Amino acid sequence: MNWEAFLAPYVQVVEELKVKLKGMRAQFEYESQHSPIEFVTGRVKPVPSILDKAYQRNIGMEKIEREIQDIAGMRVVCQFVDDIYAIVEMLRTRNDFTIIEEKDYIEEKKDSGYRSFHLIIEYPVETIRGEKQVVAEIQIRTLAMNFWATNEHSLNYKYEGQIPKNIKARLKRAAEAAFKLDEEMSKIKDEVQEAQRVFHTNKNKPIE
Ligand code: 0O2
Ligand code: 0O2
Repeated sequence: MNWEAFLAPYVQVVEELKVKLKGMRAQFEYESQHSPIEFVTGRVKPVPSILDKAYQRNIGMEKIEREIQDIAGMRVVCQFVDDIYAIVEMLRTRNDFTIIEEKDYIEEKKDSGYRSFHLIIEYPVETIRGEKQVVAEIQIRTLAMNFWATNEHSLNYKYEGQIPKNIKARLKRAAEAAFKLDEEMSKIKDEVQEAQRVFHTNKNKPIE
């Protein structure tokens, strides 16, 4: 398997989507509006992780492209839960890619306690042999959800997917606490945004 050649279109997709999603953030800033996007990251799944996932799910090499949907992975992190749905709505209206699946793990959290909104998209990239539809995943989550997921991911890695029961229970409680934080912040969202607008305006004032 020539991994470099196989992954090239995915690298292209991640780079293009980074530009586009960061561009949305910049546009909100130019217009001095609250940006529903706090930050954007993207990565191409490392080859050992692709192989692990294929092995664990019994996916043959010929099916990797279709069945491993997060080889190209984008992450959009927001301040508030409402921002997530605002971004989803904006992405639904775009015509530079097609959404093939939506997974709302906020309404229906995963057993682990994981919350996020996932979009699986088909993104056309131009290659020297013409257009190629590449499957990519966009995860949209709040800062609190991201904090939880990052820590849980580290523990999963440490325990090779077998997190001890007592730690799992703690993680579930932590997930609920993170969600409570999101709910509380939503209630004072207008206050926070007003403060951020004032701060942003002052920051951009020319020094006299
Ligand atoms: P800025 O405006 O300087 O913060 P890149 O290729 O570097 O553009 P990549 O490879 O996705 O993008 O980089 P990375 O390191 O994964 O992080 C992407 C952006 O997210 C970086 O900003 C980080 O500063 C930002 N980031 C990561 N974690 C956090 C976080 O917890 N809070 C906040 N606010 N930002 C975070 P940029 O793109 O360099 O731009
Ligand atoms: P990585 O790169 O290590 O993050 P499905 O067949 O739909 O059940 P699938 O195809 O894996 O499962 O899709 P899913 O579960 O919708 O989303 C996959 C990605 O979401 C994962 O990628 C994680 O990034 C994230 N995710 C899903 N569940 C959890 C969770 O319980 N904890 C954390 N921290 N992240 C989660 P990978 O493959 O794990 O790769």
